Amino acid sequence: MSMRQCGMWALVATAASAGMTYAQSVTFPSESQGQGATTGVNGIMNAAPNAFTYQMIIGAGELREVPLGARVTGIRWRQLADSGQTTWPSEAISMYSFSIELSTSARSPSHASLLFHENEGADVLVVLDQPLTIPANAFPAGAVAPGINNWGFPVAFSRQFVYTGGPLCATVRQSGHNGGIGNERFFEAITPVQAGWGTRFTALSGPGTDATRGTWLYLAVTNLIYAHPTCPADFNGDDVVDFADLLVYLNAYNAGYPQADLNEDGIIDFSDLLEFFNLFNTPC
Ligand SMILES: [Ca+2]
Ligand SMILES: [Ca+2]
Repeated sequence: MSMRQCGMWALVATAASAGMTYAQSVTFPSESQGQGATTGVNGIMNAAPNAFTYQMIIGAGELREVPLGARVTGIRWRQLADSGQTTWPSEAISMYSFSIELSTSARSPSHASLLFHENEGADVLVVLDQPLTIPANAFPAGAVAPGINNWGFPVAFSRQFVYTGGPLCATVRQSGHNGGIGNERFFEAITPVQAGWGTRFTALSGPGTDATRGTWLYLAVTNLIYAHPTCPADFNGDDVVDFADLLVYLNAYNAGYPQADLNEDGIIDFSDLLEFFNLFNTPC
């Protein structure tokens, strides 16, 4: 086990023993963690009557830092910098309904379908489906490019999605909010002509909350919030380590997902399988 990995598990163990959730987040595209994109997309939090369905397909490589068994608990976007947009909204506004479905994507970004359901995997889970209040000043503004605005408020899921490796499909269906036309914002986004769009990630949208088919659209720069599994080898997130976790690991191993490189030497081979059994035998 590498020093880095020792340190990581030690931190997990400390957080778990203190009864805390070790929350982290991942930004995609990865380069947008510290650098602003130049384009914006609206629609994710539009004013009524512009109900909207928006789907993102994120390649496995963008999620390499997210461990198997991570529980995805929330999502954030941020306002486009240098756009003249002010902090938003000036007072709380309400989405009539806001739903998010997460799944292991059935297709890679480069093979995504314009039919929303064809991209969703068998493990699709509705992580949120309710009216949503956007609090006053939820989305900071004021950054000047190449600076970036701080993330908007975290949209917390009511059910946690357990990540088991591979590409991710996220579908947002929103009814529109009561803030009125013009009372909406452009979130930072990547256009189809920019690097990575259509290969490392892609996005599509359609009108209304029940759209079945979309057209290609910009990818909103997105931050997913997740918690590490409480047991190192609990890769299916059910709080026990058993044969089912071995199956999740073997799936990741056979698919060549980056998370299968448990000893972090850059290759996925038999030594990682041995590492898995070490973790498997580590008490929770
Ligand atoms: Ca388990
Ligand atoms: Ca390895």
